This record gives sequence, C-alpha cells and structure tokens, in this order.
Amino acid sequence: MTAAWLALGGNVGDSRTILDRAVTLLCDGKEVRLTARSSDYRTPPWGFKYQPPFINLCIAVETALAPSDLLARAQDVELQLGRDRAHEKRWGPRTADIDIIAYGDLAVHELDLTVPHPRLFERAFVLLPLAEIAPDLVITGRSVREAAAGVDPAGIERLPPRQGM
Ligand code: A4P
Ligand code: MG
Repeated sequence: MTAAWLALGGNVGDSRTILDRAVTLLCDGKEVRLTARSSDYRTPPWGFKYQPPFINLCIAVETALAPSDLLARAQDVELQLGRDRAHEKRWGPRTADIDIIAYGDLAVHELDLTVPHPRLFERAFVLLPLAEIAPDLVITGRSVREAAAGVDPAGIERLPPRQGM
C-alpha cells in the first residue's frame, strides 16, 4: 500500500453531497482506504472567474493501485457523478473533479498523468485543505504547511460539518 493525497472540487449541483459521494465511491476500503479527510471549504473560483464558488476538500488514502489505475478510478467516479468532459471548458464549472496531488514520493510524467500535480503550489483551494490533514507532508522539497501559509486565503471559508454527518 502506498500513501496518496487527492483533491476534490465541484461547483455544479449540491457539491457537498456530490463530493461526499465521490469519497465513498473512490474509497472502497480495500484497494483504496481512506485515512484522513479535510473539512469542506467554500472557495472563490480560480482560473476562470465567472462561475459559482467551489466546494473543495482533500483526502489521504492508502492504496494498492498504481498511479494510472488510481487516476482511472478517479475518472470513473467523476463520470458516475455526472461529469461531462465533452461539454466543459478548461477551469470551468464541473460536478466533481478529482486530482491526484501526490503519490508516495513518486514522480510521474506521463501524457495523461503528472504527479505531483503541477499546479498544486499555485492553489490555495488545494493547499489549505491539504495542510489540515497533512501539514508535515513534503512535496518536491516543499513543506505543505509552509506552502499553505504563503498563499492568499482571501475568500476561502472552512465549513463546519453538516448536521448528521
Ligand atoms: N491529469 C494529469 N495529471 C493529473 C493529476 N495529477 N490528477 C490529466 C488528475 N488528472 C491529471 O483534467 C484534465 C486531464 O488532466 C485529465 O484527463 C488527466 O488525464 P481536468 O480535470 O479536466 O483538468 P483541467 O480542468 O483541464 O485542468 P486542471 O488544472 O487539472 O484544473 P482543475 O483543477 O481540474 O480545474 N477553482 C476553485 N476554487 N476550486 C476548484 O476546484 N477547479 C477548477 C478545475 C478550476 N477552478 C477551480 C477549481
Ligand atoms: Mg482535474
């Protein structure tokens, strides 16, 4: 089993419910075991600004899947949750987006997969939830805690757990 960290986000539909479902579908307790989950965060849209705020969160898992199989599984979950890649624009609205942030300390440079995630350090919506569950993690020589302390948290709101969750 290898430790991996994933970031989830969405801004179409009931995002908190959809992302909860994404975590459940992704983590079957066998090939992918959930070890930590951040709070949900409401975050201003990054990249393409004219869209609703996102809900973002990060999870830590232990997985028996190779990186490419973990990506395939994540994309399968995105599809099950109604993601329609054919009709979306880059950095635009989506029901559920699942990114692999880091996989052990492995570096992957394939056509369809780059790990660690190349835009990780630009994104407060990834770093703040990640720092909540993995402050001591070091990715490509950079501490998650320090990276999170260095990004602009403007407009990002950590949400309390929902009733009954
Ligand atoms: N891919 C390569 N490396 C990875 C990786 N480490 N994890 C490939 C996951 N996928 C990876 O994905 C495009 C392709 O990236 C995949 O087919 C996979 O083979 P995509 O999800 O359609 O990504 P994208 O939108 O083109 O670009 P990117 O940079 O991954 O953006 P996001 O994060 O998916 O952008 N604002 C806020 N506040 N919160 C958000 O969650 N999300 C987006 C969407 C824009 N703005 C946002 C948020
Ligand atoms: Mg993505």
